[in-house]
Amino acid sequence: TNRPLRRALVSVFHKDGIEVLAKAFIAAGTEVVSTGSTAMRLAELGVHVTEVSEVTGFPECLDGRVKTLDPHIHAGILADMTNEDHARQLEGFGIKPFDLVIVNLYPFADTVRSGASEADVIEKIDIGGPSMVRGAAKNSATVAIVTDPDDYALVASRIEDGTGFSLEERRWLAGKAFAHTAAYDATINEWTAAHWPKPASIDDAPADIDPVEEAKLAKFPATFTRTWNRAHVLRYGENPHQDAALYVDPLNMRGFADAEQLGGKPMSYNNYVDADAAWRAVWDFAPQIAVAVVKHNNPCGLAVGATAAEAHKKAHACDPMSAYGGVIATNATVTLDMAQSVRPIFTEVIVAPDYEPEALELLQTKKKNLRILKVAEPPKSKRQFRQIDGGLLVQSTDLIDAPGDSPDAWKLVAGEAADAATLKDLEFAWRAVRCVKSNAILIADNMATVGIGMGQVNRVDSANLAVERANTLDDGRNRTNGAVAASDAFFPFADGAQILIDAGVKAIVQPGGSIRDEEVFEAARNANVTMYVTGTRHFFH
Ligand code: 93A
Repeated sequence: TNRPLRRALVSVFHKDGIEVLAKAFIAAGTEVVSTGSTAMRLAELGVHVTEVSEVTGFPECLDGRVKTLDPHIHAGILADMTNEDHARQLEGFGIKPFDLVIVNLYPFADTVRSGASEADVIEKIDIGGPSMVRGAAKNSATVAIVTDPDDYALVASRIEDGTGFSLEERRWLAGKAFAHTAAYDATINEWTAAHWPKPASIDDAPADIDPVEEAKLAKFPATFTRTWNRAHVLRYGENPHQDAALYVDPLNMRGFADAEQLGGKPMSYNNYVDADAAWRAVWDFAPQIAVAVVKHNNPCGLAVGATAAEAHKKAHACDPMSAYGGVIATNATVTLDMAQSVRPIFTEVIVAPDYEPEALELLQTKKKNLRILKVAEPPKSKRQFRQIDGGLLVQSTDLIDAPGDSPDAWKLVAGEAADAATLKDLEFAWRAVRCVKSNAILIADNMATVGIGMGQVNRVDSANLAVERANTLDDGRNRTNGAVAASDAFFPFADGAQILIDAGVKAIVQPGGSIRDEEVFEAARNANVTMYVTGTRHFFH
């Protein structure tokens, strides 16, 4: 089934690596047909090339939009030479078949990322390239299609030794080619979905879908076509016996997944999970300077400070025991002061938008194992995915931007209105509890967490945990007295709130909405504790 590669069509945007092909073409005397600048490059390398326009008898036109879209090219790609009738037809038209097609497409995603104008982005939607790729992949019976520059060396050797590819090999190449064009179109669709929404003038909603539901559905594509580019394989997954890899969003390459690593060991799967959680947490407080210390996807300390160093000290003080082996994130430049504050603490990862040169040097030289990440842009993922068996759940990202997230919208349901400082602490606690796994109860004081109760299956246990964590420091301080508390969802009974009240908190913020709200409010009133309801909930599972 091997078919020698005697006639090749080459049209590549990225010319990198084609030297090895040129060498093989020359050595084997391959007949090469090629488009404009690819032909020029190959000719420079000494290959005898025929221009596509010579084959088609038609010039490249419309600024290159029509180069290869011609039957003289496409019949040569699509003729199944194992089919006598195809072979006869081709001969009748005076068209020669291709054995090999090598294409790489216009860089659509790179163009989007570069911030190019809409017109430039549209111009980088390759039409002729995918047509050739799909045609050659369909016709794997007789044509070998190459889209991956990593395969150039392989192709070159098969040209030079005259063996070509077997049917099995051509089919494997065809599969790679279809994956390539599918991902390419999916990326274009991702861009159009974001930039060209359905206009109001089009009403194609089925009669049984109400307009509110329709508006929600419009946010998610009916067919899920997201593509992700594999960045690198990780050493292992959550555990050493699990395989894992990192994929990046081709349209959002300056995000966390694309972090620049300035020091330390390679990032692990769990490092990525924890550092991403910490990174997202600190940006909930911007433009204030915030630091988060995260372990196992949960914060063990979060604080806002006048400086990064102060915020770190406050965040670390929340739970120094748990901070051991944690991940630290900040939304501010890491200063030398902060680096010195981090230095004595065993830390897996630090992530920040930037580092003062002296801070970076200190971390790089004194903490050799610390993974130091610099991320260009704040989190901007608008959608979150979770795989379930046989399916994928998609939701818009939970941001701190609901009306109920602003204290202006809170309703006072017990005690006296909080003074300005207490209200600031309550708002801090409300933002902080967003990034704690449910059921979440968070106690805060002076813009820092002092006790976090996370991930329990009832709210009473979370409240107990938060209080216990707050009050188990070596120095025996009672940190709940006079502090404030936040609950990520309503208290179904008064018992959870009562634990916080008994521990001495002076104010509580919670969503409200339980059928026993009045009992909960009453417990706060009886103790003269201030309670606000937000009307917004921030579950995090
Ligand atoms: O604008 S196109 O969609 N129209 C075409 O007919 C066509 N044929 C090849 N783009 C087309 N190509 C693309 O041009 C290839 O996919 C490749 O990326 C690029 C190579 O052009 P050149 O050799 O001039 O650099």
